[in-house]
Amino acid sequence: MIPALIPAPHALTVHDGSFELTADTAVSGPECHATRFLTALLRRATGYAPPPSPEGAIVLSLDGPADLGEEGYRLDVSAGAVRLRARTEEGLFRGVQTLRQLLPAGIESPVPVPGPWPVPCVSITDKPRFRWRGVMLDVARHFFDVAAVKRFVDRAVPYKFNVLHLHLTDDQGWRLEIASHPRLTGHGGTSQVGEGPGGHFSRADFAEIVAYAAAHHMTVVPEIDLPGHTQAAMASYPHLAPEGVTPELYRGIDVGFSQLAVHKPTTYDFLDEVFTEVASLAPGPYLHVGGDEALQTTAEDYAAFMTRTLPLATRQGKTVVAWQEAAAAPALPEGTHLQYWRPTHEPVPAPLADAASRGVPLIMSPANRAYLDMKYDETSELGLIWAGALGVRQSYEWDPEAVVPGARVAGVEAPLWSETLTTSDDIDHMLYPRLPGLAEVAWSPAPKDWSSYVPRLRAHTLRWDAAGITSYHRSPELGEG
Ligand code: TNX
Repeated sequence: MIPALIPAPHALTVHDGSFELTADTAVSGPECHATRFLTALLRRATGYAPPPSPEGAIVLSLDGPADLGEEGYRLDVSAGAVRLRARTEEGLFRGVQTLRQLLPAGIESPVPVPGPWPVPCVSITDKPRFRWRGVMLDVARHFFDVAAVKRFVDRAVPYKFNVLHLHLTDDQGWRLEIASHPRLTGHGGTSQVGEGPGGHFSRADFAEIVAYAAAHHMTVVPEIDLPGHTQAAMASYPHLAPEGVTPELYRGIDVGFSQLAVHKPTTYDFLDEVFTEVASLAPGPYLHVGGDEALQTTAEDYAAFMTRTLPLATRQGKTVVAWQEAAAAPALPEGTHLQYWRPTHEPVPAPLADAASRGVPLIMSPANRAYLDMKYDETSELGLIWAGALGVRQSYEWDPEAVVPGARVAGVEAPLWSETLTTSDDIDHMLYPRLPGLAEVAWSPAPKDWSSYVPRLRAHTLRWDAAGITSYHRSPELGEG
């Protein structure tokens, strides 16, 4: 029996027999997130609480072979011991997620459940295909609080995602407190799609999210979407609006109608102050400046805007990330990543093809493969369908390196836009069962084989059941038991 691992590891050998986790099975490892995470996970579901022992039967160590790279690991399970080795704490953390999936589904239970707790004997050598494996949550269209964001992280962790992109600002709301501009959230954070009260993250809230993500080896990429998608900012400060008059807060779901005052010098003072605070709140290397759907901005203005704005981000020591439209900027700072989002059946726009040919790294999020806000099919109650329905198989069976031939692909990201989503159960419904497939696209070696994937995915539904995830989509594509 081949264990149902998602994403599939680089190399897996299954041996006879199994290791049995018991009340005496101690874990030992370096003082790090991976060791703590594993210890807590085992204790939560099994109720066993053996004292930590330097010679535990489960041993994590940082002496993995050099070719494992930053996130790779080697996992050897024999009847007598579990040995997990990596080069880095991050590698150990990814390996812990594999060990987690080798245990019975009950290991996902939030309360102790009866064993037994066998782990099949295996030898696994694993490392990711792509370094950027992201999930994105839109907290602007509907606000999701700290607890909801943590739960979102929890959903991504077992599948080895390492980037948490937060879409923090849009027409419908500005969600991150900026001390120098309190009205951004004080006023611009009080709306959202529909009737709700909106909301925002205080600086302390955001720090809590960053720390939680870091404890799960995920990097937070904050997005301030510019120069379109900015109604909430303009509604808060009139000088940001081209006419100098504050517009109304916006509660609809249209896109492409707003634009900052791109000609006023004060706009760039504002952006400099915002970036300074965002950069200090999100310690990761990236700052996402949006750049999508600036439909009110002429090509000339857009180019000039990016020419002034991108250096404000790099001045903070950050690597710029922007949606694919920013390929039209005359000069992209060294290291800039562009995020591809248009459907794969559209021709690659010339400026993007050009940027790719110059080696600009791309993050692949084509809407007809990776947009988790798309409906599963016409009958889905939640979601949008502008890029077509997105079934489980369609989000799984694609090659990120085939979308823009010859491009340097940094990785894959699954965005979840929230025009139609209001609760964490709504989020779960859109994530599962598509998210694991995108994890496999991002982590596992190509090519993808649906027929070997679908039984593994089916097995994972038992894990979601055990975890108490009730709202995942019961897709007919997974077939019967
Ligand atoms: C396009 S993707 C958008 C978002 C919407 C999304 C809905 C992108 C860069 N812009 O503003 O929320 O479609 O699917």
